[in-house]
Amino acid sequence: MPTALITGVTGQDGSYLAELLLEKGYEVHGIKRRASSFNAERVDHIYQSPHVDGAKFKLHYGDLTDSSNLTRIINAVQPDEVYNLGAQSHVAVSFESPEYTADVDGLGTLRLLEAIRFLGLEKKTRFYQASTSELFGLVQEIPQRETTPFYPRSPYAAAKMYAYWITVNYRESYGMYACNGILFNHESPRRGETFVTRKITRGIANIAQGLEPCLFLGNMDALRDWEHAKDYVRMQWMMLQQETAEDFVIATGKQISVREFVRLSAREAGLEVEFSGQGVEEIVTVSKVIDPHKAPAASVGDVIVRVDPRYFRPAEVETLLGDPTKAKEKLGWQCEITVEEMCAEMVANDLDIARKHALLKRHGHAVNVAIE
Ligand code: NDP
Ligand code: GDR
Repeated sequence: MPTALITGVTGQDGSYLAELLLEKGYEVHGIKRRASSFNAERVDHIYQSPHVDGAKFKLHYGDLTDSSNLTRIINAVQPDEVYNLGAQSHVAVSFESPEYTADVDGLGTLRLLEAIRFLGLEKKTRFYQASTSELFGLVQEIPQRETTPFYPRSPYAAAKMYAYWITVNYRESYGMYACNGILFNHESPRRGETFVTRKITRGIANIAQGLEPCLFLGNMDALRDWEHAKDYVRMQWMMLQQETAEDFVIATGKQISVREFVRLSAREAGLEVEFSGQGVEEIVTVSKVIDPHKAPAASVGDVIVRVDPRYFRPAEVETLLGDPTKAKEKLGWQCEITVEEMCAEMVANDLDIARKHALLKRHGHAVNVAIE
C-alpha cells in the first residue's frame, strides 16, 4: 500500500486529494495546524478514529515553519509521495503578511525537501510542489505555458517563485523526483470564503435569501482561467506517476472576468443583473427575478454589488490564461468540468447554506454571514 503525506490537508485541494488517494488505496497522512478550535471541517467526512485498527487516514500536528517537526513526521511516515499543498495562499493577505508568507510558502518548501534529503529518502520519496499561475503575474506571453518567463506581482508569488526553483534545484542536484504543478485558479464549494468566486457565490446566495443587502468587491475587470479543484487534484497525483519528474501547466485555456462570474452566479441564484457605472462607481442591479423560489428576498432594482477600493491590491494580476498542451499530450489531461458547471455547484451549495441560515434567523438565532 503506497503512503502519501499531504501538507495543507485541511485546505480545499488537500481535502479533495486525500479523498482521491484513499480511493486509490493509499495510506494518507496529513499535516494540520494546531488551532484554538476544530479546523479540519473539510476532512471531517473522511476522518478515521486513531483508536480503530487499520485507519488509513492519519493527521499529525505540524507547521511548515518548523523544520524539526517536519523532519520527525517524514521520518515516522516514510512517505512514497509528499504533496506540498500547505501555504498562506491568499494573494491579498500576502501584502499584509509578506514575511510570514515567504517563511511558509518559500522556506517551508525548502524545509520539506531538506527533510527528505537529510533522512536519506531522496530516491524513495516523490515530491509535488503546488506552484501557481501567479508566477506569471505581469504576463509576458498569452497564453502562458511552461516556458513563459515569470514576473511575480505579490509577496505570495515571489515566495512561490523561490519554492518553484528550489524544487527544480533539488531535482537537478540530488536526482530527486520533484516536480511543480503550475496550476491556474481552481475553485469548488470547499473554496475558502475570501477568494473571489466563493465570496461571490456565498454573497449572492445570502442576498437572494435576505441575509444581507449587498456584496462589495474589488477589481471586476480581472480575468482568470478557472476550473474545478476536483479535476486538478487528479493531475497532482498523475504528475507523480510519470517515469521522470517534469513541471506542468494545468489550465483550461479559457478565461472569464470577475464581472462575468458575478453574472453567472446571479443567474444560478435566479436573478438577471445589469452592470452600470465605471470604476469605483460601478454597481450591479437586479433587472429580473427569474426564480423567486431561489431568490425570495430580491426585487428588481436592488443594488446587489458595489465596488470597495479596499479590495484593490497594491499590484494586480489583470489577466491569466493557461496553455495546457503539454499536460494534454503527456498526461492525457482532459478538463471535465466547465466553469458554468462549477459555478452552478458552488451557488447551489451556498443557497443551501443560506436557506438554513435564513431559517435559523427567522427563529431568532444569530447567524454568521460575514464577508471579507
Ligand atoms: P487553501 O488556502 O484552501 O489551503 C491551504 C492549506 O495550507 C490549509 O490546510 C492551511 O491550514 C495550510 N497552511 C497554511 N499555513 C500553514 C503553515 N504555516 N503550516 C502548515 N500548513 C499551513 O489553499 P488551496 O487548497 O486552494 O491551495 C493548495 C495549494 O495550491 C496552496 O499552496 C496554494 O498556494 C496553491 N495553489 C492554489 C490554487 C487555487 O486556485 N486554489 C492555484 C495554484 C496554486 P489551515 O486550514 O489551518 O489554514
Ligand atoms: P487569486 O484569487 O488572487 O487569483 O489567487 P482571488 O480569488 O483572491 O482573486 C482573483 C481576482 O479577483 C479579484 N477580486 C477580488 N479578489 C478577492 N479575493 N476579493 C474581492 O473582493 C475581489 N474583487 C476582485 C482579485 O483582485 C484578483 O484579480 C488564487 C489563490 O488560490 C492563489 O493561492 C493561487 O495561487 C492563485 O489563485 C492561482
